[in-house]
Amino acid sequence: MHTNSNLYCPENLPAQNMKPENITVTEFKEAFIAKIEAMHGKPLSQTSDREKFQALAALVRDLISKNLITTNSQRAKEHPKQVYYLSIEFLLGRLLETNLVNLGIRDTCAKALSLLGIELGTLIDQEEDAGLGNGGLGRLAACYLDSMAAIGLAGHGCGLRYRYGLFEQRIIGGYQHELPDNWLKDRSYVWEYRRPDEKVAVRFGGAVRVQTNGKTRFIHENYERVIAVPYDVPVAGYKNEIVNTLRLWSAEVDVSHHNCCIHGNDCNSVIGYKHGVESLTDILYPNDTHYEGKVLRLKQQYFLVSASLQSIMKSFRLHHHSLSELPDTIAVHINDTHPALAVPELMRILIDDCGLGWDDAWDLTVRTLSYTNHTVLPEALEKWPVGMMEHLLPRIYMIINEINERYCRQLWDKFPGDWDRIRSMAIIADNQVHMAHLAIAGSHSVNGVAEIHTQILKKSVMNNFYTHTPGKFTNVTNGITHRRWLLTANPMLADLITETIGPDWVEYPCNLAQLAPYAKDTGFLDTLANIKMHNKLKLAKYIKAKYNVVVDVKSIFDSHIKRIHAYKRQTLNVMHIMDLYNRLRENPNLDIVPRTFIFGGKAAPGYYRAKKTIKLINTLADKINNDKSIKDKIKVLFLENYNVSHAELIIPASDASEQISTASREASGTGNMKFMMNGAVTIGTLDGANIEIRNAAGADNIFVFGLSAEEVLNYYRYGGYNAWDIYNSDPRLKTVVDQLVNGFFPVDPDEFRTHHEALLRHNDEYFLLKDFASYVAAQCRLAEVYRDKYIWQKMCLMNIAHSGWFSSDRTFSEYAVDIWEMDQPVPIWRRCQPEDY
Ligand code: T68
Repeated sequence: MHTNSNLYCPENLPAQNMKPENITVTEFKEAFIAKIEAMHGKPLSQTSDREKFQALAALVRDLISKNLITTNSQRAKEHPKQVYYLSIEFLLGRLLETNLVNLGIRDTCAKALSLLGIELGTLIDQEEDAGLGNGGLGRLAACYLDSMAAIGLAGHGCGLRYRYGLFEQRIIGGYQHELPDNWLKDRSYVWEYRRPDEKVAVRFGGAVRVQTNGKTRFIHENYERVIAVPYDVPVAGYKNEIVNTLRLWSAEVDVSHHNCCIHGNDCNSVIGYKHGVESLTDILYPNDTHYEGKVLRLKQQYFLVSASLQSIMKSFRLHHHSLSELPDTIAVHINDTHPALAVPELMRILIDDCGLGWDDAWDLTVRTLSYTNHTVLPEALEKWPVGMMEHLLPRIYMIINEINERYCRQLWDKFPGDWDRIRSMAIIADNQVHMAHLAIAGSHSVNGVAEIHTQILKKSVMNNFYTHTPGKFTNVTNGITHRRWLLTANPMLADLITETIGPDWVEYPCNLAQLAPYAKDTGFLDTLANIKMHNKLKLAKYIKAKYNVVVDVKSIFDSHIKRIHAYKRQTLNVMHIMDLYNRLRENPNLDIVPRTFIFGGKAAPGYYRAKKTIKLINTLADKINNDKSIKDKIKVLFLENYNVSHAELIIPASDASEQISTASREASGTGNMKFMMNGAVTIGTLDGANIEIRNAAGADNIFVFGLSAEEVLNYYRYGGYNAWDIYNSDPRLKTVVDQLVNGFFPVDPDEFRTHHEALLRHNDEYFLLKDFASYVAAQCRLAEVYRDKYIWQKMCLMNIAHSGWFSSDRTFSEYAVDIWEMDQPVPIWRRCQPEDY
């Protein structure tokens, strides 16, 4: 059953017109007690922490509701251009603290609770992470929601309300086990509003009859109807009273179909239908950067796109008379190819439902849609079998076919006889629908997510498309919300910044650059070091409590937290640790700076090698952490179930940030930006946004190593790399590689055979051997610099000072102005020019 906490509105809530930030501590305290009593029917003293959290969240939601109503009525009058960000994932994490901060009542709330003997942190920890995403792509979408609201832009997310989010990871015997993420165990999500009145129907299967008497009509028959019910999560802007919406769709049975059983029809097929519908939004696919051609996934994609566009168009037609206004009043963004069916679905609505001709519909579609690419990995590029698409979405497939024919004809006119080129760009080729090609053809803008990534798209992966329509291609380097990742996650650092340069940096993150002159102020650097120590102690306490491992807070906290993937090269990090360990075993008195190597990340359940990497890290951790001979100089930890909340704990406590992907493979990375903003120093390759981080912080304030992207791409293109040569020429490296399979680890000798074979038999596709020596050298440089407290702290400071450019407010302003052409007055964040950072 769905419970609506709004039913329990306490009488003594702050007055209707009272702004949340004006609420006094006493008023807040009383409103909280009233909410507890109304919601749970018992006094505060008898409620659990969970119940207290629910009441507090409901109270905060009440305050947000008022702003939501005002924002919506304001917009109904002014009709600003609306942007809809379509994404199959939104990795929100927890919302209570974010909402308190954004409403400007965090301190009031903390004080009010402390008067009642309650610690705010305890209640914050009661909230489940909303893990409706795999990693970077989903978290980016969540950061953008925060920035859109903070900037005051009328921008909304459209996604799916998965019953189960990304699996919960348990480590048992060193191996990853996956448990369902039952984040909705209370049946409802405290932040959401279920809106059954705004449901729409989505159609699957059936057949299309073409009626040609008079005007051609396409009649879709014998389809299966699935009801899409929206759940709206309000997204509060930072102290600006603006509230946007994240609309998450949930699949429900069509009662008229369901009732057939009662009326004596085929019950088995009805049960099958019910089961099929219920499973549609049940699970989030746990794959990142990997394509899996499953029919359920295609159904999810169409369900998201169709429900979102139908509801967008419904609201558009309510407020606007002429369809020609569509691109001026609405922008729809396709986040990676997962929502690329937005192209044919918008065409379908414009042609079949609104009666437009093909050319007009196509013109409006292209001008309304824009697309972001997030990867160049070939295994991630989505291609759906024609048969599957035709069977599941007959009308959509017809439209794609027509788009393809017209597109290929256009290419033929421009490049007559160039079959290879046309085949490489076709939307349908080799009996498959190429989703990236569909997204490019159907959008007016295509962007990569970091300079180098966009360059690679233009020069290689999408070169033919770039040659055809160069004007469509642009770069928007990713960003992160500094409100979550600095202001909220690292309050002591945020306070120091505010004391030093004033509070304006929260609104204008480029002001962080004003910290740079303090690089000469040793007192300031001492304070910075103390804050880091405080954060490290907090993490160390968590590690002790959870894993019973004592870590040395004076050691370098060196963190590698992200999805486990061969191209992200957690194994290269392991190989460096093994080498360091070998050196220590040879000479236990070796003078090294103590290190705590921290890993965290989930492997896709079907990704054999990544799962073995987790086992490898845990096996290494067991060996090292229990070896007394090395006198605790190094420790290795794999932190279970890495998620947004864990990142908020680990990042502010880290000294070194591992960003060591094979150059050219990581489109951008966003973890790298979060570490930088919290004063961790990057050790990384010149890949993705690392390059822009180096440019911003200065080459002296980052440890760079390894092959360049161009070198890697040349090896991929022309060959010329022999892993055996490197293996045979570096004895230390050879030892490490051999140790994977020679009994060094107390496991089955074949346990890490996959890793060994990947390095040698399969010629080291990700260049771990090739980059090993320069990685080890960079690690040595890092450790040496760390010995000098002030040089190190200066590096940390320069990273913080130049991180403002990586705020998603900047990123978003680029999307808003350059891609969506938003008509609202250009806000002040545009004042942040590159030279300000
Ligand atoms: C990431 N992609 C990029 N994909 O790897 C990362 N894929 O470099 C970039 O910073 C980030 O996107 C944001 O731009 C992903 O995270 C996925 O998670 C994903 C999910 C489903 C299917 C394919």
